[in-house]
Amino acid sequence: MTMTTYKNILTAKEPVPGLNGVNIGVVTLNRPTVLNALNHELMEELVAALSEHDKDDTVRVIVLTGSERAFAAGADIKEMSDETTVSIMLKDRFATWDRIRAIKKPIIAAISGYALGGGCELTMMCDMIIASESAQFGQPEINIGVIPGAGGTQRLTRAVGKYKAMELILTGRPFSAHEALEMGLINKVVPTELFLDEAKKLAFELSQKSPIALQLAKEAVLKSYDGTLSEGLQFERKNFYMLFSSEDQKEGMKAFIEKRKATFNGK
Ligand code: DAK
Repeated sequence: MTMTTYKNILTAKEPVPGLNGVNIGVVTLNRPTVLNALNHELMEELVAALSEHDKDDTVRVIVLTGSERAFAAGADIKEMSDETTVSIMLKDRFATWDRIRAIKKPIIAAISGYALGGGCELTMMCDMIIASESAQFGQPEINIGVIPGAGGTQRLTRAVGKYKAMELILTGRPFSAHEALEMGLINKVVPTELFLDEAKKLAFELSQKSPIALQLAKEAVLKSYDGTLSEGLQFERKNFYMLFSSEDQKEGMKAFIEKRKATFNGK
């Protein structure tokens, strides 16, 4: 199967050592000048590339990564800063994110550098997380006058519990790979030069298992917390959209673009 080429991501297949004709899929976010900020075009491409690997019978496991400096510094603030509640709801562009949940094969995140906002949420949409010791996680949306909108309030809370999630989401402070490991948010921290190799090693190990058992195991584990996750996500999205009626959202995002500190007035 020939692989499609994309503008904002790289995609490849790598043979699994010792297993003839079996591969892992590797998808790399590649918008380096903006620290892999997740604009709509990139997300569409990401979903297409993940789906392509998902449908490819030679691929058993997918690794999702970015660069050493940044996995992703969040959704593209410049793309969304002028949205209003109505425009953002009508475009419904963020619905692209939901399609990642339909990927059946295990996705291993290999994270280094910034995994902030939507970058942290995309990480949490993956099934296992290997981080470099220089990885920096965080949900800093509060600092630009909004809240996490791609599952952060739900998935982070399920992973680390109410009190830690509350602290991290309400302060927006970044946290290290070691703190993430301690909280049970990620699987392993490795020296920076090894983060991608380590994730691939895990992908090779999983590739030895029955692909159908892998898929059904993934589905069952996700089911264990899906009961009210959908409701939670819907709820979160409405609140996220609602914030685009606030002056604080305009000010927060404008201040970021103008490289100054935001002044919020609660309106
Ligand atoms: N969006 C757009 N551009 C970004 C960006 C972002 N999130 N992050 C960085 N950049 C750009 C910068 O503007 C800069 O561009 P130029 O000025 O060179 O043109 C370039 O990347 C390099 O960034 P810096 O100059 O700022 O680099 P530093 O090393 O000084 O700082 C930083 C790195 C990561 C600490 C800083 O860039 C930063 O604070 N970035 C913003 C982090 C952030 O607030 N992220 C959260 C964004 S809100 C939803 C789905 C997703 C979301 C919401 C809803 N639905 C499904 C409904 C997600 C929302 C978010 O992620």
